Amino acid sequence: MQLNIIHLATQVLLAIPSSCHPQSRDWRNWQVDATTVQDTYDYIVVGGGQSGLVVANRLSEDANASVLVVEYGHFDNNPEQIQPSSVRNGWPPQDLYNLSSVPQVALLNRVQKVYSAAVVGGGSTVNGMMLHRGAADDYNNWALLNNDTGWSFEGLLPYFVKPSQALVDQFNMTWDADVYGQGPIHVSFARFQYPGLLPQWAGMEEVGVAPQVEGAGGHGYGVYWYPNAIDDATVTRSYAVSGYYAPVAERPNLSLLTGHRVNEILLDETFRATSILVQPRGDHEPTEIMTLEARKEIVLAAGALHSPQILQRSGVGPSALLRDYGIKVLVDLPGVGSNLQDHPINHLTFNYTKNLDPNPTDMQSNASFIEWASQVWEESRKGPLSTTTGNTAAVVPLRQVAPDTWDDIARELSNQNATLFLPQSYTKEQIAGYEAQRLLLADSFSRTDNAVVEVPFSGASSFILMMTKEVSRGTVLLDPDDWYGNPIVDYHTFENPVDSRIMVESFKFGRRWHQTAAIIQTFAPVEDSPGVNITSDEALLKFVTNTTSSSTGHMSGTCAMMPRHLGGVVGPDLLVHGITGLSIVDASIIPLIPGAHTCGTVYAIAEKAADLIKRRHRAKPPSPDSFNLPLRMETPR
Ligand SMILES: Cc1cc2nc3c(=O)[nH]c(=O)nc-3n(C[C@H](O)[C@H](O)[C@H](O)COP(=O)(O)OP(=O)(O)OC[C@H]3O[C@@H](n4cnc5c(N)ncnc54)[C@H](O)[C@@H]3O)c2cc1C
Ligand SMILES: *[C@@H]1O[C@H](CO)[C@@H](O)[C@H](O)[C@H]1NC(C)=O
Ligand SMILES: *[C@@H]1O[C@H](CO)[C@@H](O)[C@H](O)[C@H]1NC(C)=O
Ligand SMILES: *[C@@H]1O[C@H](CO)[C@@H](O)[C@H](O)[C@H]1NC(C)=O
Ligand SMILES: *[C@@H]1O[C@H](CO)[C@@H](O)[C@H](O)[C@H]1NC(C)=O
Ligand SMILES: *[C@@H]1O[C@H](CO)[C@@H](O)[C@H](O)[C@H]1NC(C)=O
Ligand SMILES: *[C@@H]1O[C@H](CO)[C@@H](O)[C@H](O)[C@H]1NC(C)=O
Ligand SMILES: *[C@@H]1O[C@H](CO)[C@@H](O)[C@H](O)[C@H]1NC(C)=O
Ligand SMILES: *[C@@H]1O[C@H](CO)[C@@H](O)[C@H](O)[C@H]1NC(C)=O
Ligand SMILES: *[C@@H]1O[C@H](CO)[C@@H](O)[C@H](O)[C@H]1NC(C)=O
Ligand SMILES: CC(=O)N[C@H]1CO[C@H](CO)[C@@H](O)[C@@H]1O
Repeated sequence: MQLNIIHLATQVLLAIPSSCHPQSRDWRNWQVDATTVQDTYDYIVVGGGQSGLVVANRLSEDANASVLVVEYGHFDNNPEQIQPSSVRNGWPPQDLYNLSSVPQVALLNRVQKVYSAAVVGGGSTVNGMMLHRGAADDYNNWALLNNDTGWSFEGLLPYFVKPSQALVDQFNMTWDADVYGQGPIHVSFARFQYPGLLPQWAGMEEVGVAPQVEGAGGHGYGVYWYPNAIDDATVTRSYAVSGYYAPVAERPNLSLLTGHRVNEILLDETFRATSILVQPRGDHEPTEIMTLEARKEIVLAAGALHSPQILQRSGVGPSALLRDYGIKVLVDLPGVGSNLQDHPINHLTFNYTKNLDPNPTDMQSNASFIEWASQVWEESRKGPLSTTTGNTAAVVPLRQVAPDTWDDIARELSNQNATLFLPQSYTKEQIAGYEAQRLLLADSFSRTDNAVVEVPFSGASSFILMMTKEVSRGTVLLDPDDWYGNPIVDYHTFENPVDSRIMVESFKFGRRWHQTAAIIQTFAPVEDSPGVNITSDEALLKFVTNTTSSSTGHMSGTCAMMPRHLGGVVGPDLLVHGITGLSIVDASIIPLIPGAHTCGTVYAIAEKAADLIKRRHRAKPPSPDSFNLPLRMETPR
């Protein structure tokens, strides 16, 4: 019912732009503040980011359950933030935490940016709106690590809107409607594409990358069309605020408290999570602390940067570290804050000395084209300004990235003593967990239906090379001098040499792609960076060490869903090991990062989490109305 209402609301948006859009609503009517927040709720969701809003929406579908969401950030009501162009304007600093990693020893001690949202809607409010999924094999590995087929690829399905037929024909767009549903997040293809993507696609096929009709149906490898999280009716960002919060903000049993930080979670003597300590954002030291109680469950959705930090402050984490910090250890869980994975990224840039008309450089330097672009955008919300970063990508298996050496690389990963490359803090259990992951990754490396590097393209001459399966592992640990400030992030990027080796091979792959007939004939490319003089593996290794970035903003894995004896933090029920009444539902539970930008996967995790939570708190005994067979009295035992 709610979904139909938001659908209608967005249909009329073109005519009445300012009245019903999320960005123009005054949320204060439905928010609570420090004076109106109640002491007790059935559910408390910690973090009103992407996953937190999904879970809050689903849990408050039960009008008999009260739900409180506590979010550190505020609403971003800037209308620009929901336009496709927000992606090209850079990430909005006012919506992000401001921190950097420690110097990365395997990256010439370069400090790396940490991207993490601090705003209602979280990452979905700030991100690049690329919405796709990893290969089925990625998720099947989660199921194997947890011995639970419930976490295989089956059942993780978001949503889709059909693009215009003219573009479909011109660009041979393909998708499989069966792998999308009718949910609250709209995804669509941009209403404008540059013709240069066609020879780039042809070049991918020439260099051996198999085309896929659809990536999201488990075929997240090969070259394929991927949609954006954009509502085609309004050509605006479709995100957790518009999809999951706006339609239900008025529910009397759903409360949102923004601008507040959750400091700790309190456990009782039976290790049941009972309450949270909360204070207004801003003050570093704990002041004006409120204690808010949850009757049924506390749901941690503070993201991969902060969920481990909150647990560590609460005495749940690696005991050696907590003792060092003078924190009373309540539950020894060494994996809290370990297993950090992201997608390391680098750039390959060419000068296309020939080009098709139009091409993306026209948007930088062709005055008449720029004028035309703003005109069609104003008139019909079409044209180049309706695009984000494109809709086509190659997600390339190691066999195609490195045809001559892929088996040697897979063997190096299988045969190495990987412990040498792990953070020194890793315990026996964590090493066992990593070994289980390593077996699965070595298998994924040798498969044709899983990938190691993503290369999005859209007709432009500069490309990101995004590594989808780093084998190094990082950490997120409480700052001993500032528990309530930013945590200390160490990606440990490239500390396992298999990673830098794959990045080097990715550059060689990008060059081979640019030596295909399709690309040479159309673009006559000359390499700008790394540059034609950097050719040997040694020179490329030096280059990638000096230029790779640790993060694409896809921080994952820091409270991994794995068994406790493998250093995991939550089980397949998403409950924290050793504690009752406390679950985690955000990107931190991802055991192995999938080969896709993480937004789509986070929606699926959060939807599944809401189901699991609802199921375990279903009123007992079930109401007789839910049976359509005659009741039968059991003999009491
Ligand atoms: C800059 C950027 C660009 C990205 N681009 C893409 C993309 O194009 N495509 C894609 O698929 N993915 C992208 N991602 C990744 C994707 O958006 C994230 O993986 C996803 O949104 C994470 O969701 P989450 O619920 O785990 O965490 P978040 O959405 O980050 O939510 C966590 C929330 O918890 C709040 N919080 C933290 N600590 C506390 C506390 N102590 N008390 C109260 N609240 C707290 C935070 O303020 C935040 O709002 C991007 C991410 C970033 C940061
Ligand atoms: C609603 O909650 C109350 C108190 O928790 C309970 O007694 C009642 O049975 C619930 N009603 C429904 C319809 O679940
Ligand atoms: C990060 O810095 C920006 C200013 O550049 C500020 O607006 C924002 O509030 C800061 N983020 C946090 C979480 O403090
Ligand atoms: C995996 O799950 C099955 C079915 O739940 C169970 O029988 C089996 O013992 C489990 N195996 C392991 C290794 O935990
Ligand atoms: C369109 O794509 C499909 C699937 O990749 C392919 O089989 C077909 O040959 C393509 N057609 C054109 C005209 O490029
Ligand atoms: C690209 O190459 C052309 C032709 O060689 C040259 O004129 C132009 O300056 C180059 N552009 C850049 C940005 O290097
Ligand atoms: C500018 O764009 C127009 C419209 O696409 C095109 O006809 C023209 O050739 C372009 N000019 C240059 C200098 O590329
Ligand atoms: C691997 O390295 C670790 C750490 O140096 C060492 O303790 C272990 O014995 C090594 N294992 C093997 C099989 O060599
Ligand atoms: C590459 O090296 C050659 C010879 O050493 C030199 O002449 C040329 O300028 C270099 N080119 C670039 C782009 O650095
Ligand atoms: C690293 O790159 C910078 C430019 O980005 C350059 O100035 C520096 O010389 C490079 N260092 C090494 C060791 O290659
Ligand atoms: C527990 C709680 O707050 N329940 C409220 C949820 O919303 C309904 C109306 O939709 C109210 O009747 C309940 O009191």
